Amino acid sequence: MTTTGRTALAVAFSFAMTGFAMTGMAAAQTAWDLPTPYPASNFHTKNVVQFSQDVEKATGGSLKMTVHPAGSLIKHADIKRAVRQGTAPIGEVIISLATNESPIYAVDSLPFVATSYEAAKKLYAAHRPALEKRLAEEGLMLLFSVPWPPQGLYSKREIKTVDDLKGLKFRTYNPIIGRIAALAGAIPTQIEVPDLPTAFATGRVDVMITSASTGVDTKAEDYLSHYNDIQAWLPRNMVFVNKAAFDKLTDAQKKAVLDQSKIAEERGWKASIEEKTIKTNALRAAKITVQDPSPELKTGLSKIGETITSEWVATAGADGKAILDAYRK
Ligand code: PCA
Repeated sequence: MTTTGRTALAVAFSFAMTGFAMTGMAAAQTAWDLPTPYPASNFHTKNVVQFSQDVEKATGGSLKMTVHPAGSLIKHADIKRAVRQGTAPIGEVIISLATNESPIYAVDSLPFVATSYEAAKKLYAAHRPALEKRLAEEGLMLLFSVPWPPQGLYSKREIKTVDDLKGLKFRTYNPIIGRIAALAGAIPTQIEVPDLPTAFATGRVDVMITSASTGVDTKAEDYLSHYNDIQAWLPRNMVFVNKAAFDKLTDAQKKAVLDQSKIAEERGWKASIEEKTIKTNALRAAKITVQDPSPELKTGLSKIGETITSEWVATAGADGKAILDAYRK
């Protein structure tokens, strides 16, 4: 090697070292925006924030996520597409919002199929493989999934039978609830949580099915008086990632994301169980009448649930039936 050659090599080496040092400080840091649909105060959002902080810590600050709550960065209806397209590498949605894309996304929201945490856990175990498969077809990967507390019926007066729902404007957050409303002779309107207070205040809706959590988050006592604890289903959110973005992470970063996802899922289920009692009591404290459904209401809603479940089985085919069979085993 000539002297010039050696010098050139030394220069190249020193460049490489500078590059390396810079990467170590800044360039190796991956920053992910994480859009979510629900308010910052909600237990799901808090869990996701904790997840992001834990991942940051576990990766020595090399993977940093910024959680954007309440649809502030991307609206709920657009989050899944944004993650698919990579506009946002990671996000959170309620799974059943995507029911029209595939019946696989509706499993956890079938009325009166799984109405307790224990049942919801079993249903999740039966659902997860098909859910992951479907997400993979879209270039997506499931990280973790946490249920909302059981879904109850909110109204402005006592609802004693399904007939009492006739003609009312029924707020929905997925197509399955739209079907419940239609079967009850009510008028479905899709509205996201951040828009609920205005929708009720301006008379765009009269009734809704949601959790005690969302009732408290949206100050239901300002526009509603009754909460019927029908425990219809426990819908799940999912935190999911663009697979190509995940694949770009280092092995250590991948491991941190997967480990913390597992922890976040366990923490989320626990928080949801606690949330159910805390927020139902908070509704009572806010002077909302919390009641159990009358036998007539129960029977009427169960019939609607059976219709919807058989309709679902018809569209979901063998894959759908296999999930319910595995769940009921
Ligand atoms: N709250 C969310 C989804 C389910 C729930 O309990 C909502 O009302 O949109």
